Amino acid sequence: MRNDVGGCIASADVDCDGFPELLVTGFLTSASPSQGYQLLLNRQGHDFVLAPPWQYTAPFRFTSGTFCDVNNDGAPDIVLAAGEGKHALLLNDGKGWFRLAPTTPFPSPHYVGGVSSRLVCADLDADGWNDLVELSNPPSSVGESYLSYWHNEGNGVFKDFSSSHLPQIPRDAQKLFVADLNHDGWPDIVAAAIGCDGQYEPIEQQVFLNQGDGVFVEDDTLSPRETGCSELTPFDANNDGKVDLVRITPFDATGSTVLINTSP
Ligand SMILES: [Ca+2]
Ligand SMILES: [Ca+2]
Ligand SMILES: [Ca+2]
Ligand SMILES: [Ca+2]
Repeated sequence: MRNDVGGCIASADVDCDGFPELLVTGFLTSASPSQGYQLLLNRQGHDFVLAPPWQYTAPFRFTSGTFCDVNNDGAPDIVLAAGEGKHALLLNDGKGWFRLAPTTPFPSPHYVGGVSSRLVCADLDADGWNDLVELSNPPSSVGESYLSYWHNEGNGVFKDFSSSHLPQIPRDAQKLFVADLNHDGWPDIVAAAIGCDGQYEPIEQQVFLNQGDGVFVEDDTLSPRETGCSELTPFDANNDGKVDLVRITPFDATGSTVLINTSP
């Protein structure tokens, strides 16, 4: 299958048939004929087909997105972010058909005209409603990235908790994931760089531990702060139920490194 976008993949079973669909977003070029996101329908485990545009159409071209059941009806919705700081919500009718929400339930973006690099959906405060974390960069792509924490107020409308619940320690990051790093039952946030900067200087990662109730503090004790010239991805390497990290370092003799989670 031809793919016109790439960079991020999210999965969710949008039509409740037991087989997960895929949402692919990111790295859109001006030559890309698509709108920057593609919904790939799972045909009962046999193969994937591109969903027809009218099944999930939104008004802009988008650079990042994720599945997220924002209204708690059990059907994964789609949240999309455009390169100009615009956001859109596509509501799932429960059968995998999406319609554009008439109003955008999200706060104003931190960077007006900025670029959304990553969107992650997770219930950060365990209130039963999915929240959103977004990593965005300024319009010029030069400058510090910003982490937004949008709290679902319990009605599918989101409020900006960034300044009160998530410390902003500006660094240059493009990658974001949410995982329970210290195995305390609360999802934590990791922001990191992808690849190298221009001088091949070591690039730092940021770990924000959830203190409970969705309040975060930065922590640098769980894993080495310097990730090198690398890509960082979470997975459970030794199958002990705790999230480890793999560090892929393509231009370095150390190659790939697995950082085992040794938290109690
Ligand atoms: Ca499905
Ligand atoms: Ca929903
Ligand atoms: Ca929540
Ligand atoms: Ca945790």
